[in-house]
Amino acid sequence: MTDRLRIAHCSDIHLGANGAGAADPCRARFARALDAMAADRPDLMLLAGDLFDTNSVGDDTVAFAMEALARLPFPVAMIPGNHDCLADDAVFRRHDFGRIANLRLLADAAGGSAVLPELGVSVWGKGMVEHSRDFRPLAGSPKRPEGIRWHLGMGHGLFVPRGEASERSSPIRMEEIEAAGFDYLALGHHHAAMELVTPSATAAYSGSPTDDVGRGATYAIVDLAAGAAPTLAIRVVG
Ligand SMILES: [Mn+2]
Repeated sequence: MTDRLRIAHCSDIHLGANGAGAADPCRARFARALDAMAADRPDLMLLAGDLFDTNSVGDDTVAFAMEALARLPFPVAMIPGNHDCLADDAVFRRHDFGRIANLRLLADAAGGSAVLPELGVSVWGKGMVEHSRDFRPLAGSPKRPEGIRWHLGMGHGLFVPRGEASERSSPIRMEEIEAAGFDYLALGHHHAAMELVTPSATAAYSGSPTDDVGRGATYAIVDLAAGAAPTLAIRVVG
């Protein structure tokens, strides 16, 4: 079953942004988004950073997130963002997300890949340690690994259009997106959805499903198929 692949992509959930416990509206909105994504029956989900609003979120918020992700009937690959980056007190250092059977956290500062052989998938991503001008989310991304059908990537940072200069933190340049050669690149950081499709790249910011900026609370569904152009849809959570 590797001639087609359906990806659900979301980012920027920011759990804990609006208080703790069940009163945090991000919890209910994330749960609704996960239900909507599951109804689309993806083969896997990519979560492109900022699951948490801060590294100081409480244990109950972490437990909520872990349980919500562990319950999904498909694999999940995830990177940290700038709000939950790999600082010394990082939420991803304090809690062992590796014990969630269907989750792969890509937290290596030099970049690393999760291989899902049953899907023919490799997903590459990098663990942000510090949101700075020196952090380049796509630098060092690998060529398509041997024997891999679907070469996927993730990045968390600021989009820089073709030909523009930027002094901002964690820049992701259009030229880098096109050079990386991913079948799909799942991006996070901008809370408004943004498709970045050219003859040589299919990438997107999914937008945040817990924020109403732009087109509203959104996620992305991507369909890849052998011999066909990828299709990318931004879905609004009702
Ligand atoms: Mn961010």
